Amino acid sequence: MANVVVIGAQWGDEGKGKITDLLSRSADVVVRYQGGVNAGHTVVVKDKTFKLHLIPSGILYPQTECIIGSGTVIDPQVLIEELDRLQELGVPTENLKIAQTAHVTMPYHRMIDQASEERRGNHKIGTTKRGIGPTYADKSERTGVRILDLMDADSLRDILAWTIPLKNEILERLYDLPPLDPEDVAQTYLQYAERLRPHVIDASLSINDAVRHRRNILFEGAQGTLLDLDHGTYPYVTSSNPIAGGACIGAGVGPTIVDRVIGVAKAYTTRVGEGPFPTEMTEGVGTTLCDRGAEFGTTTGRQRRCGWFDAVIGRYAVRINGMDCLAITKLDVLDTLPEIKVCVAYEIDGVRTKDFPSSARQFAHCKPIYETLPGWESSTEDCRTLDDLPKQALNYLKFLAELMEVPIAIVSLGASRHQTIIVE
Ligand code: 2SA
Ligand code: MG
Repeated sequence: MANVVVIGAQWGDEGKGKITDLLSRSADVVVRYQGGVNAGHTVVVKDKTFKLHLIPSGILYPQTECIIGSGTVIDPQVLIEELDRLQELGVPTENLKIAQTAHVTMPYHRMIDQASEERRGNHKIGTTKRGIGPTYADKSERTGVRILDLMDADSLRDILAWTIPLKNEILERLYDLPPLDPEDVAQTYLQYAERLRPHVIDASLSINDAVRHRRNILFEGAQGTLLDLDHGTYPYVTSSNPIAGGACIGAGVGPTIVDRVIGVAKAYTTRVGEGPFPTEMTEGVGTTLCDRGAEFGTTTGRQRRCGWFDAVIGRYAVRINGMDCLAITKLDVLDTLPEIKVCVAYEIDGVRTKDFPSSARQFAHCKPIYETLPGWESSTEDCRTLDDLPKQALNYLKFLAELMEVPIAIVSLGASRHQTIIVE
């Protein structure tokens, strides 16, 4: 399997959790390289459902080493809850490792995320309110707390002694919120530190060691290409780099070690949070997709917006990620539809284009141009090979692959591990 990056080709929730779970079987090391507890992966194994926010789904394989890399932001409280839950379910967690250089989400990050969303009014982003943006902002501003600071009481107290008074000014003056006491925060976080200490490592060193020993590494992206801070639908994006290039920065490896990039896309499109979404359908088929696809956020429970497959953003994701192949998920959700549309191009100011516009204004005003394909109106849930698929479903997949100019390697037809077609 070599070294593989798995990324979301849309706005997140493409079913990366299931695909990385499948690939984790052949991985020796799984690395999360960006994002924080805004992510939500649902993995179903036998009759147990695992909802993971920070811990890579590879944790379910006892021999796999799981690393939360330097490019992530870690909310220790949530991470500890996740560890507890896995232990309750009998999943060993000693193989979880945490980068000492990852940044830590503090109470004021969550408070500021919530308050600033309210303040933005109709300019709000629709964040998960988990403090992600403010944690990354502090990282850029060089006022952040890193895991290695948590591990050292003096260092933590030293940082909080000057940053918390600064944050208190923001909390009190800007948002009318109660101030925090540096020593209270330090004590709470030092307790978290003791629980996490056995897991903390120099992640880049470990990952590069694994590379040298030719172990198979899976880099697991969270969120998706269109939520990328640099290349997504700014400002309606997350504050990290979910794209394949983010793996190098977030894990601390060079680009020469990546062998393959797999993009994951749903057979239709969803988006959660604010921002333009050309193929969105707020009723009719949109409702069917939401119901049949159980489209609710794993982290926040928010209903996801649904629409037809958009091959313009698909092509863009192929380009931005250097994608080698695609995994198409949730094909079964389309089983009942008599016809299926695919957005093949946009019309922008009267001009037809197949290229994603980098101007947010243009993107907000583009008109999707559709081609309509016949549906298959039969269940695909039990299909295990491409030959098992109804002819219309196979044609639909071929059409997507042609539009995006990338082969389809995996098709998923349900949440369970066995509801999968691996294309030889
Ligand atoms: P944030 O919280 O600062 O990262 O939010 C910024 C934007 O990024 C979107 N975002 C997501 N979109 C899809 N899925 C995500 N994970 C959860 C899930 C989301 C949930 O698996 O369903 O439960 O609501 C995720 N995380 C961030 C977010 O909606 C904003 O548009
Ligand atoms: Mg998700």
